[in-house]
Amino acid sequence: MGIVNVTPDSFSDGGQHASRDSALAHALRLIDEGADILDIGGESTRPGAAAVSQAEEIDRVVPLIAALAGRGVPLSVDTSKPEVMRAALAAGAAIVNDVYALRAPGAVEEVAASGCGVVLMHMQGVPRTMQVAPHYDDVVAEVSAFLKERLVALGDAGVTPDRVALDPGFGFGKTVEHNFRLLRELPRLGALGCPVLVGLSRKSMLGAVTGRAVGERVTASVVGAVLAAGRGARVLRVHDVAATRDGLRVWEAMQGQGETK
Ligand code: 9MG
Repeated sequence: MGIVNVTPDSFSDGGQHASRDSALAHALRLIDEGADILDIGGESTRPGAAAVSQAEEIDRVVPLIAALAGRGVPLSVDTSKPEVMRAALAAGAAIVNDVYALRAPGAVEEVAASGCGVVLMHMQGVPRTMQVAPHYDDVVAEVSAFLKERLVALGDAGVTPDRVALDPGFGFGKTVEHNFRLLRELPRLGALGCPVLVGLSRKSMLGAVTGRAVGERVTASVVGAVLAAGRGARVLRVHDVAATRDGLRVWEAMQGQGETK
């Protein structure tokens, strides 16, 4: 899953894909590099990022989704706002990726009313303050219980688990230790019966162990993606699609699943 941010304040794009044209060019490059899904977002979830109105978010993501629809790559919309979900789905998105796991009033109903796929992510707190002393007694058990509870809530609304991917939410209200424990014990989330999606790309947990700035974390991101795949992750949300595919090819060859060029 290639990341396309249409946000001037995106933490890793530094605003370079803020305009529609450059976002479109970036998206097309990710398709060329082999992205299987594009995740399009109009509001940054980085701590301290400016809030974006519903109208502004729609204005950022819908034209891009419309321009990319029909190019053979499923589109995901990264949003928590039901109205943005509705507009994005109408424009051609097939998946809702919600870091709030559809907890906004009306979000579950919006997804239930369509046949779309959904990514439910765990987050402790809210983006502005989530990294201020996050605490868990047992991070894996608590993340797992939360995701299970959200799966049940969706099931009650008629959204069956075959439409859902689950995501531990690396960096969302977690210390470096919490993040690496979740990565180590990822198979426990797979036991919930849905595909697991992992987003580690360029995150601060990688900076914490490598000492590298955000723009220098490609190698660490690829290693993280491969480690996650080895622990059962089925979808990898990444900035660096070509590099990640190379890493996965090596891992697949080792597994005896790869193709030789
Ligand atoms: C929008 N966004 C930023 N980080 C993310 C992550 O790790 N997972 C998902 N599903 N979305 C994310």
